[in-house]
Amino acid sequence: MVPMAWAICCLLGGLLLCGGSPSPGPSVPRLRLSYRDLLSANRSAIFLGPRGSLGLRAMYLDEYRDRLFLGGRDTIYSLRLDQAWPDPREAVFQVLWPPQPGQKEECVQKGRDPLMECANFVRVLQPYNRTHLLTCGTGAFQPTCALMAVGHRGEHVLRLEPSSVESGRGRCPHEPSRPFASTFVGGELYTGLTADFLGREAMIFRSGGPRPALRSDSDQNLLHDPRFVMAARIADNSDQNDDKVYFFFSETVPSPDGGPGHVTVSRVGRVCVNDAGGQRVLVNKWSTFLKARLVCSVPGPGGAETHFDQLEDVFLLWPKTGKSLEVYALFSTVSAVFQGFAVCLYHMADIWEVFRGPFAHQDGPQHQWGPYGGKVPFPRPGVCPSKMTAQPGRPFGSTKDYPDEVLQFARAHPLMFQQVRPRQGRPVLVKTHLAQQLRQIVVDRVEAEDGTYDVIFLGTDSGSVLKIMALQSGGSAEPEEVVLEELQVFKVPTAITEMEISVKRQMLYVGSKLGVAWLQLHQCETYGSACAECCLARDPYCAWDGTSCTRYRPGTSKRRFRRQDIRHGNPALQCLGQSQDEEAAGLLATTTVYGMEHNSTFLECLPKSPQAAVRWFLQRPGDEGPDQQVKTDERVLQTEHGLLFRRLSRLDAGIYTCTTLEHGFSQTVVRLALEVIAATQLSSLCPRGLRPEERPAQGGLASTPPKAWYKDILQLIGFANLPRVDEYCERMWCSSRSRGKQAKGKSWAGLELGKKVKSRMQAERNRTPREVEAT
Ligand SMILES: *[C@@H]1O[C@H](CO)[C@@H](O)[C@H](O)[C@H]1NC(C)=O
Ligand SMILES: *[C@@H]1O[C@H](CO)[C@@H](O)[C@H](O)[C@H]1NC(C)=O
Ligand SMILES: CC(=O)N[C@H]1CO[C@H](CO)[C@@H](O)[C@@H]1O
Repeated sequence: MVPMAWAICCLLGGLLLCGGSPSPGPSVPRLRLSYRDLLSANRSAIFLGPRGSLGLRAMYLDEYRDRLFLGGRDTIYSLRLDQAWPDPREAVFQVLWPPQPGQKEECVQKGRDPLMECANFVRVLQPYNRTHLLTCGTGAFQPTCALMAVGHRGEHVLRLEPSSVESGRGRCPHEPSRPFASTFVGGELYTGLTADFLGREAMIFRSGGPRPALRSDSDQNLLHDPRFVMAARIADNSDQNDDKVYFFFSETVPSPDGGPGHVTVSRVGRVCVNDAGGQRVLVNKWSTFLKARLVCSVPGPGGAETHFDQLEDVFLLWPKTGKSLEVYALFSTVSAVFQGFAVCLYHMADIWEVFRGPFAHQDGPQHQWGPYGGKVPFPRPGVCPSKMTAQPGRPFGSTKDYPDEVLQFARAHPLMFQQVRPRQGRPVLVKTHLAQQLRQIVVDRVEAEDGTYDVIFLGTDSGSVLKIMALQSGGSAEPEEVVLEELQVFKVPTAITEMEISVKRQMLYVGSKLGVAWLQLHQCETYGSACAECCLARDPYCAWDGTSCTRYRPGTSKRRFRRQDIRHGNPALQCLGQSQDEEAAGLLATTTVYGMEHNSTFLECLPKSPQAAVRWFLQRPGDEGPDQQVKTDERVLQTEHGLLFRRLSRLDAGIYTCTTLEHGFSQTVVRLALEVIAATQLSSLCPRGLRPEERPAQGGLASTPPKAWYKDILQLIGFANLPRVDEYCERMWCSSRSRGKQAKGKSWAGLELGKKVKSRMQAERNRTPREVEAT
């Protein structure tokens, strides 16, 4: 570690104060990596397209073809997953797909924004068959669909089939940004959207196959201003006839207790894949649609609950065989006063349970909702025609066979009475007082040495990704939040709108309107080169293998050498006898630094993690007993990057130790012996011509201080430090020069510095003394 005491001399004029010592909270990430950090470490790469912005609206990760398909503005892109991205010639295919001639003009005439709305924003990219994708775009407010040839696996094809272009009404919204969800099942596209030009006609729509299109019954107002988030086919059991498509969305509904006003609630809704509508009632309308409320709230004292009602995103965690599907959902608050986010976890089995329960019933618009207590007709509304409904003598092979009574009931009772509650009855994660908003969620279930952990990746509206764990300790206690990393993926703040994970490639694909990035899920060496650092990181992807922090792979042979402790992050236990740590702890060399009496001096200490609490200790010459913690005041300040003496006193001399305390583990980062050169000593040693205030303004002639100057100082402090003294003198000399330049500025004025100082110190450190002279 290079002591910074002298470098800082050069910065005096611009140096400002950071304020008190850092006090890390639980939401501080262990590691914070900038856009530059990520690029330079090959942790991520970005594709922004030839124009610097894709206008991205859809993303489809195709692991079968090893491709990432992107739907942008008037363009579809295909990126190869197995090649470096920044090379546009090799890796990118693109197909232009602008609106049909005349559509753009028509769109502008209707009063839409020519730039932001009157283009073809591609919003649907779904696998159609083994050689084609189904793709739909807004078509300048005239939704259009087409098939896109992408070839068999291994072929590199991207071609729009001109003969397949057709209207996309009901399959794609008119607007580029309105919430929308779609999924392609058995040759048909299921969409949740508003299907008209004005964006008022909300529906769930199915089309594209040989069957007649099916839509929501608009008479009954089954959907209230919905914001669709996601759609997916989920098999409820082994009977394929019972498969359903589930929709996750928020609605703004009339106040449920019959009072005035509206409230936002989140929903899970579903329809049967084999729904064919009714014969006399609900013709070409859904006959199996049901919905239930998804609750995500924090229980408070006296039954008061804090609700997170606006659904932002959903991630389905598909099980290894035999287990129930798990649903991770990200919510935000609707309140104007309190902004917060929560992640709730639901088991599919709990959702099924609610759909098997009582229907919600209301005697009239002004009445309270209650459970329907009367007789429910057979087949039970919402049940798919399947083994369940096919009883002897009553062959309900299609919803068209369902009695009118059943369809009437379904139409009048689309809502379940019970609500879907999260696992543990509370969120796994709550984030308030965040600088950013959370938009996207992806979860990876990771096997570690001491158990299985869900690593949650959250995409923010400022272009960053948070990597977080919520550790469930036994009992009903709140989960412990461990923020592993904060990764600034995009250079400029931009909301993350798409996020896909490839567990096979250990990659996250992150999209914003600007472009798309890949991001490695982990890069263990970033945590440091010591066992303790690896252990403190508590990253389930990483373990100490005896020599470095590397990717943890469960079940490999060198098991007993691996050190990992996700639950407790206790390096004292894990890293006992690991050589590098002994070095870090005890055998750390002491570096001598020099400061000038009455001048300012800076002792640098940069802990690896912002989570660590930094403390400075001092042992004065001749002191016995334990080191004393350094007392800070307006003369001695503890900043984010070290200890700053604004005016050094002779009594400040001594050995300074900077330690970090993290998770009960204390580590010494630097040990510096500060020697104070008395003002009188220096003035007698320094030749008159070289005193800063008397030096010529241009300073050219004095660029090499006379040797005699050194010799006396060397005698003063011993020969061992020759190179350092050399440097000190150069720096000191330079410092007075730059100080001269900066004297006009306000020196100690502003108090908001932090990063500015750090980067200047970094720059300063990288310059050689020669360069310093040259300036
Ligand atoms: C980053 O990746 C590129 C291409 O994959 C490779 O050429 C380069 O050496 C890598 N750089 C580092 C620092 O690993
Ligand atoms: C996929 O569908 C297209 C359009 O109908 C058709 O031309 C193509 O042959 C199909 N591919 C396969 C593998 O069936
Ligand atoms: C800012 C400051 O106090 N500078 C002092 C540094 O030390 C020299 C030599 O003692 C003084 O002349 C400066 O005033």
